[in-house]
Amino acid sequence: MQTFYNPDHAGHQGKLEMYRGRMVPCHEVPQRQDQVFAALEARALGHLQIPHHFDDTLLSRIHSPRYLRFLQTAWQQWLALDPANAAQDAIASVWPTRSFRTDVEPDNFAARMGLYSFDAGTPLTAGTWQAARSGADCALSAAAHIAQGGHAAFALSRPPGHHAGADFFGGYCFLNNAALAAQYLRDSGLERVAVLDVDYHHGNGTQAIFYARADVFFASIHGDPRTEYPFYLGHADERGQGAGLGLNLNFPLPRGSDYTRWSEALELALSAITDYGAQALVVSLGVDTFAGDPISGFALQSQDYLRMGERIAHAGLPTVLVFEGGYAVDAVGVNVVNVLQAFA
Ligand code: SP5
Ligand code: ZN
Repeated sequence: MQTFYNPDHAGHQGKLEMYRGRMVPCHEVPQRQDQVFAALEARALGHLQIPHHFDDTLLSRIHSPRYLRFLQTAWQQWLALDPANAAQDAIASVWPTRSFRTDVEPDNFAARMGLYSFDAGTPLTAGTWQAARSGADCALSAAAHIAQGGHAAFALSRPPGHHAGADFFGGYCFLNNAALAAQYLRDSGLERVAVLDVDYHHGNGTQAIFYARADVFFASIHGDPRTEYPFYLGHADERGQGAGLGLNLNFPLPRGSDYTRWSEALELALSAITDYGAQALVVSLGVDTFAGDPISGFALQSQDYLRMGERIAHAGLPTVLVFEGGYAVDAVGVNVVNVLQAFA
């Protein structure tokens, strides 16, 4: 498996995230990528490479100019408020909900943090931009490998991406790596691309980006948003709009779902992707569906990831796999590499 790993990921190291009124240690830690890297090396599975550098214009294919401008210099803006801010991460605490305006960019930094985010669980740190930027390069490198005729490529990167929208961060995500990969495949001449999101959490950012588009199909299997993060999107009746009507498919499942239940949704998702006539597939590969995941509620076992990889390979499509969530640090390497090994 051609794998592009993020050499800058460890620069993004959040300290604390908000949980039930307290600040608790971040779940999205650098060891996650390191564990997957080590497991790939241990199984001698594929070629580990640093990514190629892609132009900023490719980021603008998905993200808004003002959001990218903000993110690039956000840490400097945070320090400009007070040099002592270097000792803590920047975290959003105020948001423009219904009835507020979002067209005027406030001068106040905290207000801009809120304008461009949706939760208090996603700290922005000194190395966040560089890590996210190189992560986007990983996803684009993997997509370029497919565009050049490769059959499969893996973007091994953090921070993850599927919660990030065109102009917002949240859910530990800043740049939407899967969306950037799908768009790259479109721009390289493929007419129909599908994104399959198997992370425990609904890929709200990816869904929103492609919701009204006919050229990118989106399917997601995830914890029911009535009880599970990100709560406000991911219901089964979200089927797309306008030209994209019928091309968005959500499979919300109850907490406790095991692979038997989960794989029924996978069958339906993959057959819809086949019916759509997708020419390439992007997989948002989160393994927080694992029974031992500390923040999630499904019951998949490590062996199940072999079956998952096999079934996705059976679709027979050129595939970009993008690392998303998975917070059981001791198992994340085995689980991800099980998918990749069975796929290959
Ligand atoms: C990419 C991805 O998987 N993002 C997930 C973001 C989830 N953020 C909210 C986490 C809520 C943490 N709950 C802690 C429960 C501790 N028992
Ligand atoms: Zn997740």
